[in-house]
Amino acid sequence: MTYLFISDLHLSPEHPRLIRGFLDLLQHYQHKNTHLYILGDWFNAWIGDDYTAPWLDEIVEALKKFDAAGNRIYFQVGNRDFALGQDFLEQFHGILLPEIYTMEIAGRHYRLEHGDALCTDDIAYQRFKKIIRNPYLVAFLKKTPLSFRQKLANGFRKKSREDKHQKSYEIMDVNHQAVIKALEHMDYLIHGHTHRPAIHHEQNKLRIVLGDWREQSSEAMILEVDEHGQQQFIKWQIA
Ligand code: LP5
Ligand code: MN
Repeated sequence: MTYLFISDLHLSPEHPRLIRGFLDLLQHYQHKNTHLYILGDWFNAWIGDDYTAPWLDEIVEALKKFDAAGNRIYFQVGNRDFALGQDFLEQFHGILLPEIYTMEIAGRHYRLEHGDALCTDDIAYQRFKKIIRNPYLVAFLKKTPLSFRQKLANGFRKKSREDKHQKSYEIMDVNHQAVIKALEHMDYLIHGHTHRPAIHHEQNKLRIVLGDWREQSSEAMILEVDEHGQQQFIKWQIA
């Protein structure tokens, strides 16, 4: 049995190489009785489960195969794909996990989350998040035409890129207090979002930050844990 943790793939039709990298990953782990945990920002901008496209069909087909081979797929939302829900996941028996999820492997306690909630110093983002995640607003937006949602997502992405240039490195990192709190009663915290892959020792615990997948890089950091709790922080090669 293999527990596999990945995040921040940012899949989109603009980057077929990343899609290929993900399909390769599914193939590689297909016969390892894998429990795949995707910790958010799987997609670059998810505008709703009613969105369909050939590039996405290919991914869904591969996920169906992965599922049929006896593996499992778990998903937590990220800040770019918070609108992804059980309807999409249902196609391959995927499971939507809560934004904070705790689990046990070999008697050790793991906490999984995307990581954006730990960035409490990024006030502008946290304010934006509060608005955009309002369930009434999300329900309303889901009823608007896909073309409108696409424009909105493009606008948010553009504004986000611009704003990030104005923010310091520290502001966009996790807040130490938030990390300490998240690690309470836990042995391990696994998250992504910051695009700063690393293993941090916090007191006698570990914070494992998964890497992002990007066009300019040929590898992404992912975490493999076996049923005995043996961890391997792996450079996944994106061909
Ligand atoms: O994602 P990343 O790494 O670039 O930056 C994040 C934070 N940004 C975001 C925004 C997302 O990138 C875009 C979300 C697209 C989702 C699609 C929604 C579709 C709607 C349909 C639903 C049914 O999360 C960024 C953080 C950074 O992480 C580091 O933590 O700093 O935060 C921001 O950039 C937020 C800004 O500071 C404030 C944004 C105000 C937006 C105002 C909108 C104006 C534009 C409207 C155009 C139509
Ligand atoms: Mn993110």
